[in-house]
Amino acid sequence: MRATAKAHTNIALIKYWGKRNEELILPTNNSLSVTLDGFYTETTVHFKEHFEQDKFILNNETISGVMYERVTKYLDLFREHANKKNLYAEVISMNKVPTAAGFASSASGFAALAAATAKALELNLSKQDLSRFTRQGSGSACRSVYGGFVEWEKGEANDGSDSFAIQIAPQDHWDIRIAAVVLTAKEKDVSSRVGMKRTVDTSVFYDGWLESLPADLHAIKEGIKARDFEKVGSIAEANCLKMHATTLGANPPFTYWQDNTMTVMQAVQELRKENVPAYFTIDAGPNVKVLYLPEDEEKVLEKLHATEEVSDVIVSKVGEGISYV
Ligand code: FM0
Repeated sequence: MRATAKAHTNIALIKYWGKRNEELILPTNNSLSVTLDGFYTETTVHFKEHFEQDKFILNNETISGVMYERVTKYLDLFREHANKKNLYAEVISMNKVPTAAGFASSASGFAALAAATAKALELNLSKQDLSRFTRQGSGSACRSVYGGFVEWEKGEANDGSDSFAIQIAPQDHWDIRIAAVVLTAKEKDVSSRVGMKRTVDTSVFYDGWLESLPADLHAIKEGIKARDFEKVGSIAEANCLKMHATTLGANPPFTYWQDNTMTVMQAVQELRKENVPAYFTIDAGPNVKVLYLPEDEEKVLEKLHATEEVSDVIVSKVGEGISYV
């Protein structure tokens, strides 16, 4: 009753930003991401007959408190499904997501945890079922079940049965690069969970965001299929700006940007003026991710490293989905 799984993190090109059901983690909109090869979590789940409670070890540290509760509550979903209510596990997780890189590790974390747990319990889940389970740990994690380019179908059903990720194009479809630009952090974050809820509940811009999404999704999928980098990059950048605009219309208003976030955004726009196709996207934090093509790597990295307050740049290729170790 033991299994090890590895999952990569992903970055959304069309953002998931809002839930219609918080308990089941059902989103208000479809989102689309690319899985990254540079950042992953490897997790071993070992169910032991004599255990009286779960144990969670992350990066060699025993975890208690809120993070432990979230994991053990998540394992309950699997226990219920397997009809093994009193079976507890030791969970050992290693995050190869440089915490400073501004990538939330929850996507790779919950995807690896779901896969290892299902395998340890011999549940024989399809990838679709696995994606549904993963979604209930953290929404964006359901996209990390697959490699390459992935869409999370929001679904319509109240029970979440039709809300899961599907692969749009495999890892080897298109070699694009993603640079994570690490900035000197200045302020404390509003978590994505809290930020998206406040936005859904109060933002005067939220309806406009939702209305704009079907067209973005349709066009970006065409662009990915045709490997049209400027189309994909410009849609992703605009989608990111719209998502962040919704936070300014919330009550109380907030933003994830710092002054150095804008400095990097401007550096990327300058690259385009210099005829280097590069585009940015930003999640619920100040750090910026830059999309570019392999042939432009030197110019992009040179520009980013020369930008003030950039403390590190970590390059990633398109990554694979869940694997078992
Ligand atoms: O990844 O409340 O998955 O589509 O990263 O755990 O379901 O941490 F920019 C924000 C991720 C949101 C966009 O939210 O939330 C994206 C975001 P949970 P997540």
